[in-house]
Amino acid sequence: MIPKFFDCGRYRFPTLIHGKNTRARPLVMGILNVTPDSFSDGGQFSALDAALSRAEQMIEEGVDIIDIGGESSRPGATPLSLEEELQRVIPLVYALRDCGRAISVDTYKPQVMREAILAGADMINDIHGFATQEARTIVADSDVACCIMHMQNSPMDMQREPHYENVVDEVSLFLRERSAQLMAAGLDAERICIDPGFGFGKNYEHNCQLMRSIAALEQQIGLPILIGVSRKSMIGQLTGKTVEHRMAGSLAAALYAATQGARIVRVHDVAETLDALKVWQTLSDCDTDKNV
Ligand code: 7PJ
Repeated sequence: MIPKFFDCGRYRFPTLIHGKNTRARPLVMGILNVTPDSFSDGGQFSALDAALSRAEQMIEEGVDIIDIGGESSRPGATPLSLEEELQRVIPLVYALRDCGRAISVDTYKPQVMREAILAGADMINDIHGFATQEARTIVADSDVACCIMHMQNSPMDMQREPHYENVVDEVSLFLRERSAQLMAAGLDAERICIDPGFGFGKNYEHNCQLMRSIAALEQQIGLPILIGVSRKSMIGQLTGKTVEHRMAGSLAAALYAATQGARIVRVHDVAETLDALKVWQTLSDCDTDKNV
């Protein structure tokens, strides 16, 4: 059994059943990239402006958590300097802290975590899964939620030749160990979610096996699972589509993850994902009378 609530800074989200016969839909985490290459002229100001208007749009669409990321973690990407990441991310956290939605920061750098928490973040999403004691202490000394993600190797070389004896067992063991370390540092289980890390040192087969094991992973570990497959290469491999044409495939993956018990889906297309989840949730509800 997973905890009944997911405590995310100033927010407390129920993880299980809302009403008597109503299935809880996964929370929708909207991706907000503030990397100059994702915006036209690469300038610091326009990047902030563009990110803010994208955030406003996601809020109107009903996003639950906004995930701010300054560093590209695409396969082969080179790391960003600490200064540059702070400059991109922290002003955005300040600007959005009172927007009424939970603010997550996608970073593995302890210094960025510390500044983001001071600026008002509710959650830290770490693709390195809180690898250092320093990172674990920083989050433990605050009230933020943590997403522990699994990755084999680093973004520079993770897709070279991912190898596992048993991908589900290895990912499960890693997530169990890291969550135990976070709890030993002082976090309650209510503040932790786990993520198999699709595409992070995994080939197509590994990704599919992990997708099919969401329910098993949740049962083994007893923590809510976050799934991030939006527009990723796995969707490209399944559909043959380039990245800008992967929305429909990504929606199908989000719905499949929901049926398997995912509690949070990390997506680019917030409005469309929420529509799809609403239809799925209503139709899979056992008390149909209540849902006309
Ligand atoms: C993920 C992430 C993911 C979590 C990225 C992309 C690459 N954080 N940050 N899970 N992916 N927790 O969005 O394509 O899958 S960056």
